[in-house]
Amino acid sequence: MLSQLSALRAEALDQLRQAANLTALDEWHSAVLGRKGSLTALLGTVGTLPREERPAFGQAANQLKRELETAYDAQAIALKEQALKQALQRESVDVTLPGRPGQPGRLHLSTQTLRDIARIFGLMGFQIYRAREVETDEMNFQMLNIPPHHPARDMQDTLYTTPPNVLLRTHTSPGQIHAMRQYCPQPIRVILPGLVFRNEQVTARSEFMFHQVEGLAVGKHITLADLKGVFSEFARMMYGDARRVRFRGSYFPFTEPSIEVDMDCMLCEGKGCRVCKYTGWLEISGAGMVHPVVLRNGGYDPDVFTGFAFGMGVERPAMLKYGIDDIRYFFSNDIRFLEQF
Ligand code: FA5
Repeated sequence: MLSQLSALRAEALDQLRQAANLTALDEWHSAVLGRKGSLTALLGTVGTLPREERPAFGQAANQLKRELETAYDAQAIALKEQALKQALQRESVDVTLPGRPGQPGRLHLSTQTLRDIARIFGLMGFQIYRAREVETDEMNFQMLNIPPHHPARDMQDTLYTTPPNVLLRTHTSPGQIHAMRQYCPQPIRVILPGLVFRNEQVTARSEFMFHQVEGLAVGKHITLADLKGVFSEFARMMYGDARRVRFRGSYFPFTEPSIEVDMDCMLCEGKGCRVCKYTGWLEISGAGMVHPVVLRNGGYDPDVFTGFAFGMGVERPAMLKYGIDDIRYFFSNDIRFLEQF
């Protein structure tokens, strides 16, 4: 019987050394020390021995049990340490690698340009007036002296939300009527920035959605000279001290007289280049004296009040300033474009 014990010992210790992971170790434990394990089975046979051999066998078997349990515990600790070491190696972090820089957010170029424009007009006493993007046909056209079937409507093919009367504004000019009706009979000096929408072919120069900044001044002694002064100052502050502006006759149904404001080309200093189509001048805004009919629609008596208005794009001037050759970059959400500004 004692020789059986020593054979079991040799075999069990050998198998224990071969248990390469915790699962194998568990299996070894139930095969040797478990309720149906080999040592437990051998202990169960003690009753079959002659009485005088029993104490020596029992003692030897219990000693072996303790020895195997100690060996099992040591092997379990070793295997756990090994597993932990492997996990640490797998998940190790190389603290000497350079960090990955965070990507801070920034303002969109249109927003930056809008803020530049608002800041400059703010210094000249203009407040910001926010008007709605969804308009009625009456406000977008009729109140601005553009009756149904007027040929000027062809300039701005329209996107309707509920045809035929509710639409996405095609310009910021309907805001003039809202501002006048709110402030009348006070004098007004506001700019109206925002998105406008036109159902037109998208090209490198034209988007179907873009920003405009409308300007409106109404008072008792406002003349075209005020408009000229405001624009000369605006061009100088926005594009540099050396800028000059000029005015050309034009036509808008809601202004009389109507003008187009040009600025000498900042890229060629007025000498003529591809951007200014070799004229030396760049168009920056439509403008004019508010038409008497429009003043009356806003609640003002055109015999007492006069006013000037202007409407300029935001993306096109930004394209000129930063040398961007395609307006479609603005709203295509390409991070490589956006992070340059
Ligand atoms: C108007 O929209 C008039 N409401 C401006 C106005 C206001 C005149 C008040 C007189 C008094 P126009 O259609 O030209 O005018 O547009 C004004 C500016 O918007 C243009 O100079 C241009 O910078 C910009 N713009 C026009 N169409 C587009 C387009 N498709 N894509 C990008 N910018 C555009």
